[in-house]
Amino acid sequence: MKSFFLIIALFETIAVFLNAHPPPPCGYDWMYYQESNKCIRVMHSTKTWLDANADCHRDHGRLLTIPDEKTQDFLTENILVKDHYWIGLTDIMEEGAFTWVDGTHMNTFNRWAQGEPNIFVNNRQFVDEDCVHLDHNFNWNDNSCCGRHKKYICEKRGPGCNHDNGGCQTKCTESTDGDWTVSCSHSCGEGFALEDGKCYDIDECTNNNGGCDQICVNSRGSWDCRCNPGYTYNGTRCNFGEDDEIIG
Ligand SMILES: [Ca+2]
Ligand SMILES: [Ca+2]
Ligand SMILES: [Ca+2]
Repeated sequence: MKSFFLIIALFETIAVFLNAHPPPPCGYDWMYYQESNKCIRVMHSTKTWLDANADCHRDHGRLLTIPDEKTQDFLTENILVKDHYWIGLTDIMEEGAFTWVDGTHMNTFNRWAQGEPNIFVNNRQFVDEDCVHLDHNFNWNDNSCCGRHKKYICEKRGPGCNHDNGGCQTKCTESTDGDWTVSCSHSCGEGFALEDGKCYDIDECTNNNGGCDQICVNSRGSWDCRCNPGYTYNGTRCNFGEDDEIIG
């Protein structure tokens, strides 16, 4: 009997621990960059660029895209082991036209290392460099897609509105196209008022008793009309007879 209570106590301890330490939003080994709703994972095995991208696809992801400075800053702050890492940028389709693996073209933001991108010359032979990696300073360098094996960084879609309401104080909406970001509504929906970026329940009962004949009961996002004992609500007012009823 004593051991039975010990086992119960052990399970309770585990439950308390799991409540206090919920799993990370993207699961273990992944970082969450909530700004773009993407999960990011540094992979420490070395592969060619093509094999690395294929490996990210197995996790329903792709090689990392860095569309802006904020994403670049997130990497420099959070990737502790400086190394060469493949990222999802390539001009393999058209020389000089660098494209991210999500199909977008490299925009004005870039972080090329000095003298990059370039064409490497070895013994008067031009060596094609079409795939991009981060260097030890997190700057970008194009290199041989298949001739080099490097570590790499994968990204996949994050939990969106399912984690912390997507960081929204108002209603959170996930985009349905290829974009992974979430958007926060500029209004709060019926029954709520927006104040200082937060949604507050409107207490309808403070205005004309919520239009109720007898009793008004406020609730989150709504309110109820009720009748005193012995009265019945007929849709507009309380009539004497029968029991208390509730409408929403
Ligand atoms: Ca090239
Ligand atoms: Ca280069
Ligand atoms: Ca209300």
